[in-house]
Amino acid sequence: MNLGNKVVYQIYPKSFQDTNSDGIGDLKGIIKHLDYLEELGVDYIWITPFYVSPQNDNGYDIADYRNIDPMYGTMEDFDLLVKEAAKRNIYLMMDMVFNHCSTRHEWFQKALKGDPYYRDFFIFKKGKNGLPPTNWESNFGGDAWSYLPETDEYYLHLFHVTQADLNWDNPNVRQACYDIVNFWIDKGVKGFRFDVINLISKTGVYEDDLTGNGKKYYTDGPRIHEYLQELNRNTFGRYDDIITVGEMSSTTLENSIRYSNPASHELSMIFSFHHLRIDYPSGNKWEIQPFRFHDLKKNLFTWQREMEKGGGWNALFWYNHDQPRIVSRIGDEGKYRLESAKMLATTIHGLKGTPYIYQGEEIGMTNAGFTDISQYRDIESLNYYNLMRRKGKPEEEIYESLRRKSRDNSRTPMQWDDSENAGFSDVQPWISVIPNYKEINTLDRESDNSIFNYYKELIRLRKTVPVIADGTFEALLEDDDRILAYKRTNSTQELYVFCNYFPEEAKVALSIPADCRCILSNYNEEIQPGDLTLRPYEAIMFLRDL
Ligand code: ISL
Ligand code: CA
Repeated sequence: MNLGNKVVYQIYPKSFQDTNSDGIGDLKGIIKHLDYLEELGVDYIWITPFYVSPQNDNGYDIADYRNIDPMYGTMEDFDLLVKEAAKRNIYLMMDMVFNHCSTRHEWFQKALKGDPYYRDFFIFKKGKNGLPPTNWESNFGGDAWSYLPETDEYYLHLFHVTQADLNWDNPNVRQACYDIVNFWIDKGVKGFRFDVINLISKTGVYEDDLTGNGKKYYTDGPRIHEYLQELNRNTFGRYDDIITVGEMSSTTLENSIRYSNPASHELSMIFSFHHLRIDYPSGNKWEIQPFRFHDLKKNLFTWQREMEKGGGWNALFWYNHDQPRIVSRIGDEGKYRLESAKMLATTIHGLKGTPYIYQGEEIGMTNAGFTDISQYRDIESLNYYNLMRRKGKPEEEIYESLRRKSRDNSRTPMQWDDSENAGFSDVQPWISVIPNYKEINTLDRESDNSIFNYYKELIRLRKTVPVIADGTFEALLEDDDRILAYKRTNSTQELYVFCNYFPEEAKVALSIPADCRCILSNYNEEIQPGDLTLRPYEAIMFLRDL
């Protein structure tokens, strides 16, 4: 399959479209907007978890992997969604959360009752002198272990206390997961996104991490490649029309290549997050630091170059449901919202890999702008608030971090139109709508100049200009302080991409061949390839036939 000309659209169902007036998005709401997605031109929709779940982590805490949470609809709705999407050449990518399951899942419930078969599904350990087995921290803050007085033991949870880690070294756990994947393949699903999948192989060493938070004892663990190959062999590897993407938390380049090189028979591609560490180099996401442009270029370019060299494949993205909106983060959500949103889109959509668009990105949605803790819903944000309050951090500083970094920034309702609640729901939504929906909404696509139409054009170009799908990558102007630029080449074409990341003008210190023609400009102009000076947040793509 040619991964280079596919585009994936990510849907956070809870915030996409409500159709039964409970303030929560649902599967029928996705069906309602399939025409919209077809108009945009995407090939796959990745929908974040909508299985039965107590919703402590908005569905990433799964209690039943084979049923739809009634809040989202029914299996009939799901079947209809698959069918209606396929009519529009759109296929479903399901989110598989196999590092952990909800403590409400029957596996964990049986384990708690002492059933030995299910006890071995999880990681139970004795404490040490009244303390947890190790000093590891949960990714959401606090201990990674929770105590069970009944048996005087702890269980491991790398995320929330209600998300118990599964023991992948147990073949029964692996088989149970493969059966789930096959269940959804039989229902017509054509893609899988595997949540934090590079954390499933623990080293088996349970000791204090004296230099970190425990990550080194479970990231890219000793049997990870073996497990991914086995997963591939037993499930999607039997078909040639299924795509897969692994979310690779803190992975290395070397592993990224192995995970996604077709010769390893693991996954089609991976999400790595290094290019998003650009405003928290320390690794503590709550820290507020200026955006480091050179770090962004360095990380993006290194991954482009090295993945190409090693035969790996990148999933290209600016953000998802865990990250703030990119236009607020490194663009300009005010005066240059249109220009900067399009410029950022140009960077991603010209690169080598498979682009992902997160709902609302295609209309330039901004961060939430919440001002009170009562507006936040995300478990990680609430944890952070409570922990920092206890530590005595000034409230203003906590709020500033949340305002910039909270995962709720990208989880507010999709802004469909300028009617009440942005057309998302006719009742008060589960999380507040951003008041700017009156100006920022999908009705903008009636204007040629809209961000939506620009995304649509980027997708169309990827499907019609072969060099975008298959060209090699070469960085340009690497030391430039304002411009991100690169060149893509195949046997018949050359593509040049120039993006100015700043509100000041930037002179392009490079001349490109005179027979280049401009195929895209975020200032809507036919730009000539001569001496170039980029205007604020200007982006241009030039094409040359060889
Ligand atoms: O959100 C993060 C930090 O703010 C990330 O570190 C995130 O925890 C990490 O990318 C893993 O995310 C995935 O697994 C989590 C879930 O909460 C996220 O929504 C999901 O994308 C646990 O299942
Ligand atoms: Ca609903």
